[in-house]
Parts: sequence; C-alpha cells; structure tokens
Amino acid sequence: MKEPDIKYNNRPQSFNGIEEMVEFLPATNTKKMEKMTLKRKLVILGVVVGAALVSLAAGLLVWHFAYRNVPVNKVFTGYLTVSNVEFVDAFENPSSPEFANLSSKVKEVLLNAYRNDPAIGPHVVSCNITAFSEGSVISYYLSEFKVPAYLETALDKAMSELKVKTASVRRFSLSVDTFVAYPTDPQVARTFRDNLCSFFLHSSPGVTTPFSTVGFPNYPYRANSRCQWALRADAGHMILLHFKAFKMEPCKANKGDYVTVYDSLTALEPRVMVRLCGSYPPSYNLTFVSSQNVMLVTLVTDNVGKHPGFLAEFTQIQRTTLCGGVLREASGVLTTPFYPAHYPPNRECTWDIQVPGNQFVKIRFLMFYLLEPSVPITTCPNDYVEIRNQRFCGERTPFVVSSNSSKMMVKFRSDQSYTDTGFMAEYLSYEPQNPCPDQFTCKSGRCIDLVRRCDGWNDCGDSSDEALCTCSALQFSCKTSQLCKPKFFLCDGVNDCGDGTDELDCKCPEKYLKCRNGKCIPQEQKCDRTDNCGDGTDESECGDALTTACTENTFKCDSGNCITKLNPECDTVKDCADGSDEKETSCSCGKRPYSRKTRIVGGVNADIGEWPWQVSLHTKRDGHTCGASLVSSTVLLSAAHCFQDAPGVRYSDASVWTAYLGLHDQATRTSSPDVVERKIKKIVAHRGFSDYTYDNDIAYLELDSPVTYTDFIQPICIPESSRVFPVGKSIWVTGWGALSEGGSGASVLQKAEIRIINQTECNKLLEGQLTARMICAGYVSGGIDACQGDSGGPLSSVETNGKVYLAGVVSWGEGCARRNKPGIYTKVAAMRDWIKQNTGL
Ligand code: 4AZ
Repeated sequence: MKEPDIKYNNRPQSFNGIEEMVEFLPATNTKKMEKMTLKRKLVILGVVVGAALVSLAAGLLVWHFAYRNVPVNKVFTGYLTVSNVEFVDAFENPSSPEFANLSSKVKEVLLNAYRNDPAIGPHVVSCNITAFSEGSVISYYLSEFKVPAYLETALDKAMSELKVKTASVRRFSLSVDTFVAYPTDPQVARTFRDNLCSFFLHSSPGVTTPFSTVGFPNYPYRANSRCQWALRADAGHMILLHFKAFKMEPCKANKGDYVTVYDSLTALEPRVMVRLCGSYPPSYNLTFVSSQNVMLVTLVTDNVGKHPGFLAEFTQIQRTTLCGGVLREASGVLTTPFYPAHYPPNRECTWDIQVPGNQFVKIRFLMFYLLEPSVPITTCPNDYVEIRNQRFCGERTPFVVSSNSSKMMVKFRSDQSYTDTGFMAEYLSYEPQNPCPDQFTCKSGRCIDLVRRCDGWNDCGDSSDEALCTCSALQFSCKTSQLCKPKFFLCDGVNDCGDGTDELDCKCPEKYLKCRNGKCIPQEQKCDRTDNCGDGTDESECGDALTTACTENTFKCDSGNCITKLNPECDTVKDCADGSDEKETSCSCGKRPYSRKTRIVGGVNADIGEWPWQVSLHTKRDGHTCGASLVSSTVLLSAAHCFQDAPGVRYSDASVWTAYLGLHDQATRTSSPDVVERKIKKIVAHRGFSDYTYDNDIAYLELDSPVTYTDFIQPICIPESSRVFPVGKSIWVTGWGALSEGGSGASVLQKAEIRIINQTECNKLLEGQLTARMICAGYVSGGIDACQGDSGGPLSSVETNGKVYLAGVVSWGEGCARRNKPGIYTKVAAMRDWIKQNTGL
C-alpha cells in the first residue's frame, strides 16, 4: 500500500500559496514582510486576472463562433399585390414568358426593398416568385436568408416591419398595394417545394376535380411526407373544397399527421383556414370556401401510424360577397355564407331584421360554431356575431337573444384566418306580453315545455325554470339552494343540489369511507393492502391490483385469482399475473371508427358509424322488430322477450329472423354498400326469462356466417360482472323504435343520452318491479326514453378506457318517456357468467 504524500502534511488545510498567504498574513506584521508580500500578491493577482481574462476571451470566442455567429437558415413566405397589372391566364404557367417577365420585375422590387434595409440586405440568399393569382395580381414568393444567430431577431423584426413600396423597374412602375411576410419552417418549405408530392390543379367550369392522398383508399399515406396541392379557379371565381372522406391519424397535440387548408397559394400562417386531423364521418360537412380563386392544401405526416388519408374534390363558383340582408317577415332563417360549409375568410355580413306590427323580435341560434384555436371567447377579437354591442364566438349550445323592440341588427364578421361551420339561426316575432305561448319563459327569453318547469333539471340553462318551486311528493327540497329534485337523485354520488345536501345523509360518519356494499370503514384503511370492506372497494382505486377473495365486486383473472382494482379490464395495465385482464381478444371491442362528431341540429338522429354494434332484427312479416348488439363476428345479444312465440308467428324460430348490420337508415337497408345482411342460425333465450316479470331478459343469437368488421360494423365490449356503471352516469340508448308511445318507428337510427338512476329510488317509482338483473335509466321528467321496437338494442356506456361497453339491453318500461317512469334495461354485467357459459365470450 502506498503511503500518503507528505508534501503538505504540516500545512493546515491549505493547498496553494494564495490561500496560505491570506491565512497567515495578519500574524506576521513586519514592514519587510509586508513589502514582499505585497509584491508577490500583485504578481499573483495579475496572473489570476490575466488567466481570467484569457479564459473569458476564449469563452467569448467559443460562444461567438459556436453559437452567436453560427449562421441560421431562415425562410420567409408571403405575397405582394401588384395593382397596376391585369391578371392573364399565362401567369399561371411558370414556364410562360409572361410569368418570367413579371416575376423578374417583382423579384427585383423585392430584392431592392431587402437591400435597402441594413438588417435584411446582407443576409439574402435567394428570392423566388413561386406563383401569381388574380387580385389584381397577387405575387407569391419564398425568400431564403442566412443570418448569424445574434442578428436573427433583428432580421425577424425588420421583415415584419418591411414596407415594399411602388417602385420602378426597367422603366416600368410596379404599384405595390399589400406586402405580407411570414417566417416558415425552412425544412418544411424546402421539402414542400422540391419533392414529388406537389400538385397543381386548375378547375374547369362545371367540372368537379378530385384529388387524394397517394394510394387512397387502398394504401395508407406515407410516413414523414410533405405534400401540397395548389388549387386554382378561373378569374372571378372562388373555390369550393369538399373532403369526401377524411381518415387520418387521431389528433395529437401540436404534432402527428395533419392537413392544412390555406386561403392563399403559399403556406402562410395568417391565411390558415383550418388544420385537420383524426377521422370524420362521411356525413360531416367538411367543406371550405376560399375568399379568392386560389387555395392550398398541405399534408404533413410524422413517422408513425398507418391510415388511409383523404379524398377531396373542388369546384369553382362565381365569386360573391353577398351576405346578410334586409328581413321584414314575421319569422325567417339566417345562416353564415355557404352554411353548413365553413364560412369563407374575410367577410362581413349584416342582417337588418324588423318584424311587422307591434311584435318584438328574438333570434334562436340552433347551431353555433365560430371557434378559433387559442382565441379568447370572452372578447371574440377575430370571428364573431355581434348583436347590440355584445359579441358571441366559440362553440355554443343553442341560445336565444331577445330584443324588446321590433328591430334587431345582427352582424357577422370573419377575419383572414381560421374559419368554422358558422351559425344557423331562426328569428321569430313575439307578443311583448307573451313571449312563449303555452310554454314557460326562461329568464334568458328561451321557451321550454311547461312540464319541464320544477322537474329538477336545469332546462333553461340559467336555472330560472327551477326557481320558486313547490316540491312534489316524488321530490325533495335541497337544503340551502331550495331547489326541488327527484328523490332518486339522493345519494347518487352526484352533487345535484349544487350545495351537496342531496349527498349528505348517505355518507358514512366523518373520516369513514363508504364501501360499494354499503359498509363504512375508517378512512385510513383505504389502500392498506387489506380488503377491509370485504368486497375490495377500499383497495380498488389504489393504482395497483391486490389479490383478494372473489366476490361480485372483484375481477376474476383466468387463473381463478380475484383482484381488487375497480374496472381493471382493458385499461392497458396488466393487473392479473397472467395478463388475462388485457387479453387482445376481449379488448378489441367497443371502438368507434370516427373520432369526430357530426354537427346536426337537435342531434337525435345517430351519425353514420356512431353505433357500429347496433343491429336491426327483421322478420318477414313485421319488418324491423327488435334491436340487438354485435359482440363478436358471429354473436349478437338481444332481449329474450323478442323471441317469445306469439299467435301466428314463431319468433323463437331462428329462420324467421334476418339481421342487418352497419345499417343507418331502414330505407337504404338493401341499397347501402355499408349494410351486411345475415340470417340467424340459432337463438338461445335465458332459461330464467320470465315473461311475467321480464327478469333475465336476455338472449344470444348466432349469425349463419361471420361478419367482417368495417367502419360501420364493430363489436361492443361485454362488461365483466364487477364493472360498475355509477348512478348519475350519462349513457346512450339507440334504436329504430317508436318515436312516441304508440307511434311509428324511425327510419334513421335514433340516439338519446340518458342517466343511470338509483336502483332503490327507481324501484319505488316502479312499485317494486325491479330485480337485481335490471337497471333503470332515463329521466324522471320524461321526454327521453326507449320505446317499442328499441327492445333488444344496446345501452352503450363510453368508459374512461375509451371503449364502449354494453351496460344494458333495452327491456321494458311503463309506456315511453312518461314522467317518473324511466326505462328498464337488462343488466349485462349480471349476465356475464351466462354469456360466457353460452357463447364462450
Ligand atoms: C317495448 O315495448 C318497450 N320505455 C321498450 C322499452 C320501453 C318501453 C317499451 C321503455 O319494446
């Protein structure tokens, strides 16, 4: 072993001369010593300062050469409008002499303007005129710069402030009206320009020109691609662009694949009309109108995913700026220009409304979409509707604006970027004394049905329908807010009163936790890895799964072990040791092909592809008779009562039934290419079904041959017996059943959003007819419910894992949509074992 160096051994914690001096100087105080030390000190100080200066200079040089002086590539794009040149068709062709002539002049004007600015001139690399379009002549350019990093901000500032003025070029004066410059990503600009995925299309009058992503729909669009389609129309026209199919990668925040539509021929950020991603159902009106006769569509993709892409078409329409108008009728409709297409940018419309006589006027906005990314909806600086100095923008649910006179001025404005669907509104005249004949008048002026007054639901939107109510026998009074609410809102885990009083008396004492089985346990027992509740509740939301005794509230793994975690299946976390909670076979269900919802008024018609597990069961004699749900490629679940023999028809006989899958409208059952027809091979109704109590109202049906899954045909997930659909949760019922009690069925599939209702309270409303195999859902106020013909169809629950589960099967009810008579559904979770035993699923 080596001995320690003895060199510094006697010196107390000192490792260099300077420190030593500092330490000992005060102790040795002779003049000589002072002089000596001072000299030495100065020398050393000089050395130190010198060294510091050298390293500072070196650092500065490194910084200067490595960072500050490093050249940065910058690309600016934009346009300038030349007002004293008439647009001619030849300007569209970059190889025409006319193009060459004008572009060289414009380029010279632009370069001169750059050179005259000391912050820009020295850094110009190139300047290219990329295109011309009408108006008078809009000249698009792409300019490249190379600038030392430390001068980049100065260049940006100079470019944003640059004024390109009218100038003389070769004895020709170019009158420049507008100049726009905007930085763009050099990488993107270059690849857009240089690659093979760049298309130039000119529409012909009366002709629709299609274009699509390469390979659509048979091959996915390429990863890491940059494509662009420059669209042109004849002079005096505008472009109407329509996406017929749009199926791209689901949207990711600020990245992923996206399509951008510009109201320009260059990818200019302030002229973006829309940025699109995800997938849109065919019924979504994805149509855009340009302000001039040009448009640019770009596609940027990342390195992941395989998706079909888009199919679009465009036509040209006569340019018009007509919008707004003078309205003198008692009622009428007004919409943004080209509604339901996105309104064009750069528009201003005014409607001058005056209703006859002494009537007052109100306007009801049925659809309202004026949404721009990251724009405050309080001030609405960009696109807006203005009525009596109040601005409206964003995405809004239906609302009413009333005027207490016979006149109303409605103004709409869209700026140069981002457009949306716009609005559809109706205006009406009303008697000043009676704004809502036979209806209740909300404080906001909105009219609602009288039955909705004091029903516990905020139908007005401002709660004015729930003020000053006397509670009925089926209601309770909230303690502080004095509102009346249906009794079955008590203890449903939702703060319906707003003051929490409906959830007060159902809680366990303070510092106790309520188990799903009703037991109260001390709060500290939560997540202590011991099943104190006895049903696993206290260990079910602790992030991990604990093996526990099997109860109806626990999830059973294939191994036979039970775990405590709430709803562990298909949540992408392997909770069972054998992974059986994440099996591909049971998790590839409940998927909806379209990520975007169609915008329709009222919204009771389902959208195409919205409920791809919905099946229509037909008999030859009656046509559509019952609904069903697809749960695998060959198995349907429906209600047992649909298959009970009746006089004259053997409904239990599989051969009388035909199943239609992928169906939207009964009228197109045989003509739609999306519909698949199957005969039924086998029907098995639950042996415990009682046609007296409707207990165990479930049956499974086997198709004669498997179906292939498509955008319109998908299986729904079957919930495990432990899956909880909490009271108060919003859930959807769908079907082609009667539109009113005793009425006729719907042609287009209908949907309704309802809520799960507390079992105990519902049982009171239905005089004790509920069993543990039933769940209640609907509205006590009535009005929204399943009805005859919906039976057997799904009660679909959108769960937090993004999948849709079959919470119930439409079973029975007392009439349809009656007050205090919610619909009753077969509880599918309670049938889990029966389904497994019978279908193997
Ligand atoms: C039926 O007759 C039926 N309101 C289905 C559901 C409901 C009522 C009747 C629920 O098929």
